Amino acid sequence: MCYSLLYPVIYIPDSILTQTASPVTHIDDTIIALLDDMLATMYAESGIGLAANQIAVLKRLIVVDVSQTRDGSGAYQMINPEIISLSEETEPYSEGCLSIPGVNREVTRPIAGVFRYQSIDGEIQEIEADGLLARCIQHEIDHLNGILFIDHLSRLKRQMIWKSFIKKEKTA
Ligand code: K2U
Ligand code: ZN
Repeated sequence: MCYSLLYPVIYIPDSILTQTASPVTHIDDTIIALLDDMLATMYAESGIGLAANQIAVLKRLIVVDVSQTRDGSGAYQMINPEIISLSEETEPYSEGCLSIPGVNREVTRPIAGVFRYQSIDGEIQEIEADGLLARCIQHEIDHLNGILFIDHLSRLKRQMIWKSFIKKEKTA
């Protein structure tokens, strides 16, 4: 087992977090190693999801693990993930983001969905998910499209949060 690299997680207002990631056209060892590094970084940051934008890589890669094990057995490594369908029914949930530390706000999202992605062996997978798994996958696919959970808040709330991080960056 080769060891994984831990990447620094990018914080707002870094513009890479508002850019759209590019599709992965060829699954090679670099991509596979990157997905392992993303999983290791996610666990190290006590996250349940991580998108490649958050480690400054503009590729359509996400990792998710909402299980209790945290040893990788419950982990998803998704290449070019897509939303196939989402439930009409929605529910609010207090979301956080590893790229927006210290901010938790209620975000309303569909409670379930069907998601399609390519696994590391190149197979097209399609899963139906609900609960925290559906929530997390939607949050991570948003990241690949340059969308942050604060973009689902009111403009006023978003601007207040954005300004606080710009101020922090100035004083840092
Ligand atoms: O993408 C990220 O920044 C990791 C997010 C993923 C996430 C946010 C909200 C709701 C579900 C997933 C989190 O910061 S991971 C931290 C966390 C841990 C347990 C439950 C919710 C969030
Ligand atoms: Zn996030």
